[in-house]
Amino acid sequence: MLKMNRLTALGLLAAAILCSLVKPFAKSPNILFAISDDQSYPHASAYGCRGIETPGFDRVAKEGVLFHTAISGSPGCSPSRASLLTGRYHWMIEHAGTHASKFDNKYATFPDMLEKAGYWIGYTGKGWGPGNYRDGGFKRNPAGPVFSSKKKSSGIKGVSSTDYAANFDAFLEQRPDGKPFYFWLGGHEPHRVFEKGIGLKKGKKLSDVDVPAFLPDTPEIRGDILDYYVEIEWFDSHLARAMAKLEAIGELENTLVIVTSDNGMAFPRAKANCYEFGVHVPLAIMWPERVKGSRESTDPVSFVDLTATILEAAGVVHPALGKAALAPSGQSLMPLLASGKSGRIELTRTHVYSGRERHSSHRATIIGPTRSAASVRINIFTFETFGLIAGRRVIRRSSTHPENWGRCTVAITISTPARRSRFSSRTAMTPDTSRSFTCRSTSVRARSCSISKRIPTA
Ligand SMILES: [Ca+2]
Repeated sequence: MLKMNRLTALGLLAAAILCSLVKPFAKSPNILFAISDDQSYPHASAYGCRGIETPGFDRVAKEGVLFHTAISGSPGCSPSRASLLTGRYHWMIEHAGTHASKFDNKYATFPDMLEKAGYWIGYTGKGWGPGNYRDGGFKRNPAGPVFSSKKKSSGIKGVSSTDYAANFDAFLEQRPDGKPFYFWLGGHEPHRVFEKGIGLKKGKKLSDVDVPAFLPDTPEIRGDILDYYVEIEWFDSHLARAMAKLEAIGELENTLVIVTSDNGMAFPRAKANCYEFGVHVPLAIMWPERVKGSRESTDPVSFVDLTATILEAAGVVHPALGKAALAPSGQSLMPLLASGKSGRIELTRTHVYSGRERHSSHRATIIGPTRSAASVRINIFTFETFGLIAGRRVIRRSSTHPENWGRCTVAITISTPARRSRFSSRTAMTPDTSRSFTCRSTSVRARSCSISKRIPTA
């Protein structure tokens, strides 16, 4: 009996040691990915922005890490979301790197990878889009199976009737026992249209608005920004409800919560432009079980890094890892998140890339394909626009849609890097023939060059 007890004790001790060794990965985390539509940094109250209250985002920031230099994949919806879903830069995913195009399913998406790894997956609201994913071989939205049947009226013109939080509840109710989940909570807000005057109607004050320097500081612009704030708050209210639900069912501790936006605010010189307000987005990440909270990071991070983070947290290896043609581009943020540190945490993160192929609303006004890429250099946070690569002349343009243009002769040119303040939106689209260029290095210019080689479309 004594011998049995000793053996039992030894067995229990061995099991305890084993459990302590595997504990970090013993249970796959849930993943709640909340993404608004067209929200610029720093428009959340956690950033000290006046005139807006975002308790949902602020909670994630407080219980996790608040990022100050998160750069979206692109300043437009579909390319940015496709970059995120594939973990590849938008210029590496063909059609999906353009706005309102198609999405080829040869590029693996992280929701599909999670599903194959045993996750219960779904999305609500806006997933990947706008665009046609069926022509690329997808049978469903690349963000996952849709859960959007629950509706709720906001009473605000321009705000979606999809009750994102209620759909999250429905998704959880249908989850098979024991499965970890991934859910994409995709708000349609604060995408325009805004209800004009709703900000003032809700009691907000024009005097609370910090008007970006590139916009006229007038009462009308201030009012427009307040209306935009109201839509951000609507999205945030769903995030707060989703968090409360997770807490109530005891799942919050082991859930990786990521909150961001696909691109910047829908204002001139912001959304659809490779300037700061087009690609600099809010980001907060929490995972109570693994990540120490009350921290801030100024490290530059990009959407492709978020994909890598999700996969590492879930213990999923990208199927194309190590295969140059389809491999993911990002670097996981897990070491940064697990470090417990604040400020500049990973000094090797010195810059990030973003860029734009075309955006639908700009097609009629440009003379040829345009490209740009952005680099963020931290410490002094300068934001530089590179690239400015464009066709010297479009030989034949049968419509305003680039995919319908005839093959064009593209002269690869690149500008001297310059501060954004030296460019207006229009001049940024004009080729600057400062020097010709060859693709030999791995610098941002080379990346731009490789994009431009792909520009001519039949
Ligand atoms: Ca968007």
